[in-house]
Amino acid sequence: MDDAALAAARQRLQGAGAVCVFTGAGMSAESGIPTFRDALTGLWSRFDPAALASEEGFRADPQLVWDWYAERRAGVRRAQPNAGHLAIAAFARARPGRVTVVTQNVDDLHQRAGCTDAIRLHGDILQDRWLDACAQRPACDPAQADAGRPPRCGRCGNRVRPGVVWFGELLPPGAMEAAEAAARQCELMLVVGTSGAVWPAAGLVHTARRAGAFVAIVNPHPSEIDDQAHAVLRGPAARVLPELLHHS
Ligand code: BJW
Repeated sequence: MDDAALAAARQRLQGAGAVCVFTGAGMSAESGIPTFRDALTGLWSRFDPAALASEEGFRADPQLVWDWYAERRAGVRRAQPNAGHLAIAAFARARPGRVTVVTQNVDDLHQRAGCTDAIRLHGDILQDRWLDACAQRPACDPAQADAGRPPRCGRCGNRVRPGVVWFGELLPPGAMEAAEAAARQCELMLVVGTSGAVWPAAGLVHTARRAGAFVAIVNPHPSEIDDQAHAVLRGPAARVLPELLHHS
């Protein structure tokens, strides 16, 4: 890792008021949850995103998609927060009201590490929701759906789907607005483990930079947003974040 970049990021963190931590799949890689776009280990090196992470794909083969998510859910439940998640949570605890965590991750590792109010841009893989809007009043509860792969509503046949954001879908109401406010208002944005390939999430880094924030990136490999960074810390999150945050 570049010592000058580490020193610069530490110094900025020490003086920063509001900090926004923006994370992607690399944040959870060392907890054993695969990323999407890493060349050898990413999910998209083995699976077709159009078939598995889109509404069209789910409607075409609901059982295939449900089973794929069931395996991934089991992996998330087995995983534990790593030293990077814990370092962010300790850093935020020491600065009440000054640190906003915005994540693209659908796992719950930030929450389990203690960042219970992390903003989740791409949903929650452990949640169920209906595929189609429920027309019943009161609305049926997906947790009560009949067994099946995927489970179905006993009243109308509606199918349950995972509570994630697929390609072409809108982000959860309010999430992007809250994340944009944090990006606009922060003095420092710490970007961890994202390729910066997916929008509108990647736009947050540009927003923070344009608004005058110091941008520091933690990633062992180049990303599409490196040109936005004042400091790039080349290394894995679980190693770099404790080094960076425990001394800031
Ligand atoms: C480490 C590490 C370690 C490794 N430590 N680092 C503007 C321009 C172009 C396209 C679009 C645009 N606006 C919208 C789009 C379309 C689309 C999009 O962005 N497409 C691009 C891919 C081209 N966006 C959307 O569809 C979004 N919706 C939307 O825009 O709605 C409005 C709209 C609707 C209709 C019409 C038009 C507009 C929704 C995006 C939803 C993304 N969903 C997914 C799947 C979630 C469900 C699931 O888990 O199955 O979210 S895709 C996947 O990518 C997942 C992630 O959250 C997201 C981002 O990936 P991330 O986190 O960056 O991971 P990777 O794998 O890409 O990168 C990992 C990084 O970690 C790497 O850099 C490694 O080096 C690093 N790393 N180990 C630290 N140990």
